[in-house]
Formats: sequence, structure tokens, C-alpha cells
Amino acid sequence: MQDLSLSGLWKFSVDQDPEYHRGCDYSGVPLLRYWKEVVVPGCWNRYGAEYDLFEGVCWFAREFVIEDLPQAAVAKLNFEGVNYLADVFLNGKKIGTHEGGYTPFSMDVSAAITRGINRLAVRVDNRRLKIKLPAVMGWYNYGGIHRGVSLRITDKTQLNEIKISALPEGKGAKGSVTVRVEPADLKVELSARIMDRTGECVWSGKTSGAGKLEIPFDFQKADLWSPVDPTLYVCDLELAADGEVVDKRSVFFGVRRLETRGNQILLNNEKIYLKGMCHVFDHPICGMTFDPAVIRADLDDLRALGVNCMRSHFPPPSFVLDECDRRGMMLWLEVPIYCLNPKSSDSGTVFSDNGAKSLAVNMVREMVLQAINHPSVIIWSVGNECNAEHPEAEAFFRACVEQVRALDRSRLIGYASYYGETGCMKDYADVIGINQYWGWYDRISQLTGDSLPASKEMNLAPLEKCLNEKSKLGKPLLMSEFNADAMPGCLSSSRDLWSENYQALFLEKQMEVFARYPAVAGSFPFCYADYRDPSKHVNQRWNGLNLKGLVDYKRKHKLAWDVIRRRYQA
Ligand code: ADA
Repeated sequence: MQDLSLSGLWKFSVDQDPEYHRGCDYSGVPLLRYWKEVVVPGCWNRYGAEYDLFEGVCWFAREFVIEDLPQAAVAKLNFEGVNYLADVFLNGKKIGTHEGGYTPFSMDVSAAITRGINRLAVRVDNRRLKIKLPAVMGWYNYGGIHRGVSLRITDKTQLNEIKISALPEGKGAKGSVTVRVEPADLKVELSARIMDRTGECVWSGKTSGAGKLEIPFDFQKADLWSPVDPTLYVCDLELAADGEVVDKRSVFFGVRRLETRGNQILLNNEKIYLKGMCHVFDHPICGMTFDPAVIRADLDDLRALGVNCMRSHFPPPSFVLDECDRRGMMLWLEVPIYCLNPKSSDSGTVFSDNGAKSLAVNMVREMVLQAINHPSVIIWSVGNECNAEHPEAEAFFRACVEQVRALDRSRLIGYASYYGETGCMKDYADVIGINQYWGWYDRISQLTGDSLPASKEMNLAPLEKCLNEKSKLGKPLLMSEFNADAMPGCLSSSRDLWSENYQALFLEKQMEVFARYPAVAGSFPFCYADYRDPSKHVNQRWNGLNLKGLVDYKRKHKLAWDVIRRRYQA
């Protein structure tokens, strides 16, 4: 078996006339002399100032050499994230198309791969009119192959969709290992061994069959995964065909149980408060490419704040999931089903469009399959601030929730509602997410940034009313977004709007309110760091960045950082 990273240097060119070049395939020709050399993963907006505002079609191409190719090779190209539409070509053959910018996908290239030099080309299109999800750009529309690329070659068959479910049982654990192998009619043998953190084998088992294979397991003594003690187990898998081992994988997992009881979230039977934080990853140097050094520094800073759960509008790459497993940082993962907002009176909306629905369901599927073995993931969220009250929304969200449940029943389903307008999601979600900005947007004009004379004071009465009402739903309430923008460095002893002082006061007051409602099981200030936000009007205050960060775009702390640290470390 061979694992090849295809991240690194690629050739890159902007397609200045995608219509004229329709049907082009640069994988059939030698590497292109006048193309620029760039690093993948990366966002093209960071490849040079001239690409910063570019939305369109770009081509990426590279060569790789395969010296040893088995007769019956199974070869899979794995992309961790390409924004937005990716057309993949290998050696002059179109392999496939993928839609969606933030979830991984793999393509079978067994029929196109060859011994010796291989030529790979990817056409990436991030034109806004082509983008269906997110429905509007609430974060910057960076283009490119912004996450890693790899190739896996095995002989005859390959391990796929590995799923390890493990729940505490008495003092031990009980669960199963499931895999899918292709081709589905080939008889294979699967063996698995589970090791604890000292490396001692706590269980081993075997099975044989074709297509989907499952081995149940249990072991007598298990250390549970929790933020305080994030114990991991590793499962070593071996797949054999005709008595010969053809594929091997090692998968980390944890043993823990999540459930809700009334308004509470329980982890391993104990009530837990989610000391959360939203994070829309963006950075002046790497854009939305999760640079390992940058995200690790962010996670260190989140730990210093006392944060135990992170929420993002889109799923992060796998190495971040690994990092969170090891650190005990819980995750609220969300697909970019973001701000789908048809009017309630309209019919034939995006919710009833079968293409949009199957795209949404597929994104959910890709998110869950990527993260299914990660104990840090506690919530699968199927969206943010959509019109879930719309009569057509019900079938749409039901399909998303059913997709989650078909793959995983061991985590909680979430949804971040607009000011508590949960619509159909109040029945489908296990936890009720409430995004609200009372005390902020009612006090400013978004167009000019000026204050509105109508509301001179911060008025949190509507927040209290909302919490009173929602507490009656009998489910945990998660304050999934709240904050005020603060211009970095703007200090004001009179706590003027847009100052760091007002933001600090806003968070203090909101948190004070939450503390009085036992149904509030977690709070997620929006957000950790300032980020590029095209939805914000450029005005007297906003400069293209969303300024709700507790740290600025370069990660310098604002005053609010300390407010949250005091609350969360208390
Ligand atoms: C919404 C949205 C966020 C952000 C926020 C804001 O709640 O979910 O992405 O745009 O508003 O800053 O206004």
C-alpha cells in the first residue's frame, strides 16, 4: 500500500475565459511553462495581491510519479477541501466533479492512474453565482485547494468509511468497528486490535465477508474521554484479500457518552456547561487555510480563556479534529447551510429544490463521515440562521437530520437559530441554539455604523423574554452567538458603541443574564478572532472585517478577552 501526499508545489493559472476554455483538460499535457508555482494547500487570494478579490475559475496542475503499481490497483485521490466546485482530471481523463467548499471527498482514479509520470489537473470555480451553500457569503470567499491532497494506492481492495462506535458499559466499553470495502463482491478478511494509551492491547477480533464488515467489541476496563482527561484508544485495522494483507489503518477514538436530560447536557453521566466560543478561521497570512502553527496557537489561546467547546460555521480539516481530540476541546461541527432565507410567503423555494436538498444532505454526510471517530465532536449542526419557520423547510431539514441519524446516533443534533426562531428545528434538534445580538444591532445602523437614537441604553429585556419562553421547551439552550463589534484599540471610558469597553460590557451583561437561566447549558461568544466578512457594509467603523473578535485579526487581545477568561476560569 502507498500513501502519497500531493500537497506541496503545484502549477497555477487563472482561467481568463472559462467559457472559451470550456472542455479543456490540462492533465493531458506536460506541465505548463508559464504557469505560476504555488503551494497547496492554499487560498489563491494569498498567492499575490492581484488575486485577492478574484472570484472565478483557476486551474491547478501537478505531476507525480508512481514506480510500483499493482495489477489490480485501487487508487483513491483524497481532497480535504476545495472551494467551491472542483473538476478533477488525471492523465487526460475527467475523473469527477465535487461541489462544496469545506468537506472532504475522494475520487476513484484506479482506471486512470499509470506507472511512471501521472498528470493531475483540478479546475476550481468559486464564482458566487455558482455557490449554492452557503447561500450568502458570511465569511470570505477564498478560492482554491485550501486543504491537503493525498493519494492512496492498495492492491485489489481498500479500507473505506471506517467507523468505530464505543460507549461506556459498566466499567468498560462496548462498541463495534465497521468498514466498507470495494469492490463490494470481493471476499476479504478484516482484523482489528484496540490498544490503550500505554500501548497495551485491550481487545482483538476478526471477521470476513464482502462489502460492509462489522466486528462488535467490548473490553472490561475503559478510561473515558472528557475535556479534563481526553483519553484516546487506537484501533489498528488490517484488511486481507486471498490471505495477503493489502491495507492497514490506525484510527484513534474515545469512549464517552453524551445525552441530554431536560435542560441539561450530560457527558459521561455528569452535567456539563459548554464554555464555548465561535471561531471563523481566517488569518492575514494564510486566509482560511488552516495553517497548523496558526490554529495551534489559536487553540492554546482558547485554552487560556477556559474555552472547552468550539463552534465554526464550517467543519475544520482532519488534523484539527485530531488536535481537539488530544486537547479535550469539544466541537460543535456545522455544515454551511447558512442563511437560507426565503420569505415565508414564497413557494418553490430553495428548500423544495431537490438539487439544493441533495447537496445539503451530501455535505452533512461528508461532515459526519470525516469526523465520526473523533470524540471531541459532540454536536452535529445542520445549519445557521435559516428560515426554519418556512413550510418548505421541514422536509429539507428532516432530510439532513435523517442523514445524520443514519450514520450516527451517539451525538447531539444542533441548529443555530436566528433570535430563537427555531421553526421545525425545535423538534429535530437535541439542543436549541440561539444566535442573538440584543444590545448591539438594535443600537447601531449597519449601513453607516452610527448609533441609532431609538435605543440609547443596552436593553436586554427581549433576551430575557426569549430565554423565559425557550426554557419551556425542555431542552438545553445554547447561546450560539452574541457579541458587539469592537474596533481594535478603540478605548472609551464612557463605553461608547464600537469601543473595546462596550464590547466588554456587552459580554459581561449578557453572561450575567444567561447565568440566571438554568436551561442555558452553554454560551458561544461570536467570535474568537476578527475575520473578513463580506456581509458587513464598509462604513465609518467596519473596514471589511467582522470586528466581533475577542482578539483582532492578528490575534491581539481586546478587553473582552479578559471578561470571558474571568467567567470561564471561575
Ligand atoms: C450572524 C451570523 C454570523 C455573523 C453575525 C454577525 O449571526 O451567523 O456569521 O454574520 O451574524 O456578525 O452579525
